[in-house]
Amino acid sequence: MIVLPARNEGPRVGRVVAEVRRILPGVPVVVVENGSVDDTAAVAARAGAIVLRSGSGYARALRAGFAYALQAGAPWVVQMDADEQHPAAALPGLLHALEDADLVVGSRFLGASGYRVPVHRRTAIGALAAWASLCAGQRLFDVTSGLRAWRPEALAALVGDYPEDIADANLLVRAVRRGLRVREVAVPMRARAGGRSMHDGPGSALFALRMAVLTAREGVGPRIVAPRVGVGPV
Ligand SMILES: Nc1nc2c(ncn2[C@@H]2O[C@H](COP(=O)(O)OP(=O)(O)O)[C@@H](O)[C@H]2O)c(=O)[nH]1
Ligand SMILES: [Mg+2]
Repeated sequence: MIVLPARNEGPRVGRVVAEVRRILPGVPVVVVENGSVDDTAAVAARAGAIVLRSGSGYARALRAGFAYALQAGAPWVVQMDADEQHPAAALPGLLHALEDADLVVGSRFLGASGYRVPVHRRTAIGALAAWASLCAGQRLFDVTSGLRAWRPEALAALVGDYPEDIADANLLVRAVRRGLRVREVAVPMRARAGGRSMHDGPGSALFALRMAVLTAREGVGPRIVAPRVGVGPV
């Protein structure tokens, strides 16, 4: 199942849903909307998505989508942006990588993804990745990527106490520390196709600081070297 959190993505979400349905016919696409002042929900529904409403914010939207997918018994769950940043063509590769992982992250910073970010943002993301790697005890490259493929068992293991407000580098560190096999694969990504990023504006420095603290918290305590949660093909 594909989960697309979306706020004010009316001009983009229809194309994203259509592209995913073309690449993976028959796979349910769930758009989780809240806080939009445009026609995001209506456009998504017209494109063939199941539309859910959630409490406010990105992390709550994800939680609601994950809970829905787990209840529906989805064999795998992919979260991706509804802003055309993440190419649906990358989905088969992510799912293939999930065959020997519990969580696969689509990475902008592995290989030649062609992704361009302003230097200050690149520096902040790089510093956060280095910090998260230290906290996790595993080298992580793209800790803020919103493109992630999950085994349902891995989601179920984390979703009960899934962070309420932000779910970013901190969640990756939690996954590693709990013994989940976290892999990254290079994915070519674009800039969002329009609209505004939730990380634009003066709040982003505060966000990065807060994320660094939350990530450090996940790194405290013993690391569980547990057996993997999933068995067999996805
Ligand atoms: N439902 C919901 N979706 C959100 C919210 N904030 C961001 N999103 C969506 O989450 C995805 C990631 O947000 P985005 O602004 O692209 O973050 P960035 O890729 O890190 O710049 C996009 O599809 C957004 O529309 C929110 O408050 N509620
Ligand atoms: Mg985005």
